[in-house]
Amino acid sequence: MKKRTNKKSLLATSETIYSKRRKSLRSQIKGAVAILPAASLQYSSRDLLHPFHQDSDFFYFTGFNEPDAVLVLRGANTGPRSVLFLNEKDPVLEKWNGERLGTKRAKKKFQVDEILDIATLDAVLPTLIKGADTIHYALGSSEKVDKLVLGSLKSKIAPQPGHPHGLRDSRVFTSQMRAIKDRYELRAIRHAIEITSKSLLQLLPQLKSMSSELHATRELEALYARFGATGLAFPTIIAAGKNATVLHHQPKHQPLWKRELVLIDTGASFKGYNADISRTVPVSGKFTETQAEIYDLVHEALKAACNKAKPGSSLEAIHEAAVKTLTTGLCDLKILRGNPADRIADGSYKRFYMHRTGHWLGLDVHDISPLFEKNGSSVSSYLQPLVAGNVFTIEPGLYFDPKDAKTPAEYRGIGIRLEENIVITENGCEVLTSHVPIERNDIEQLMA
Ligand SMILES: [Mn+2]
Repeated sequence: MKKRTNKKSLLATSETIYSKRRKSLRSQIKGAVAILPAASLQYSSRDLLHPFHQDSDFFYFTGFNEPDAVLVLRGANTGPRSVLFLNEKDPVLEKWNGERLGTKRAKKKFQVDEILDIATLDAVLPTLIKGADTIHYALGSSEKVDKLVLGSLKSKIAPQPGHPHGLRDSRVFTSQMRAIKDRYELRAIRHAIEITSKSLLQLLPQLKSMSSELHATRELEALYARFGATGLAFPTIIAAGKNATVLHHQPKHQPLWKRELVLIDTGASFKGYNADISRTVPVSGKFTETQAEIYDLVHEALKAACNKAKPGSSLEAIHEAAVKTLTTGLCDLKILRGNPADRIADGSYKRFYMHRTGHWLGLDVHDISPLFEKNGSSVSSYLQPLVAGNVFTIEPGLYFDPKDAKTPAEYRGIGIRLEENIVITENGCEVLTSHVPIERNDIEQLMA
């Protein structure tokens, strides 16, 4: 008999983990109340809907993928500790927009104290807030909840005992929690990366037979679906030739010429978690000498940046390492004049490298920047010491404007970006995206 690999159960996230996360947030807010709304359906035009994307904080604490729900967590010792409001069943609406879980089945599924129909929110939420000093809520995340929260904070005469006096952004705590990925999250991220890597390995050798950027894009996205992706991390970027100098180029019906490089920046998503990989490859299978010069420089910057990825370092230190390598290389190639330290100081390298070297990666592809506080003021997450479980991208690049007359002609129109996904470990880091070749020789072999 064939051995069964039970991947499905391996990738399942149990209610226990969501329950643990809720408990952790409850203990951090002490006697206060936290309100986390789900996303709502968004119209793109008239009666057409955008694909639904759940609010990432709400998803992190529930795993629940329906719109319009609200999770309330209470730190108080009396009354319910957790309440989930959700849409009740509605056979007519379900015919149009899909099945709803409904309160009856939700009671079996979720380990929360109370499950209530969202229609009762206006009446019940004020009673859940009562007694809490502070409301943890991201103002602006739901018009309906905004009104209820502001209403409960109003007090005409004086601050009243038993009424909340403060509003604090719930994302202070949630962003800190989400910055350190647990093993369930890492599994989902690894799986999204595995799908993306397998698909890229299949697509790249076929690139020369694709009729356009758009064709290559749809082929890649079809591979994602075939390998079980649940969605796209972000709109795929496939940019041929000088299009690669536009950072967020949208693929066009434009051919991939043989002598051109093609920049691919893409990611599948799996159960809400994302991959984000960039590679730049020659359509012909062979880099020209000039293309190779720039490719090697970006690759060197990537390696220098990766060397800084370890506990105690920071995204800022990683960025600085990339900028230093790129600027030194640009000076060596006489694309920039003078010495690298001066060109870094005056920012002139930004003509060719205008973005940061990476971003946090998780439930959002540009995952929320965790806010940390030090001596009463907040610190940028770029300066925060890295710790095991942090997941982010490292993505240096160089972009030579095709119309910049000050750039030597041979470099104009070249755009190269290389991007890896990294997890910080106890002793250093792991490059999660290492299955997709990146060495120039390996790329040429794959494309041949
Ligand atoms: Mn990225």
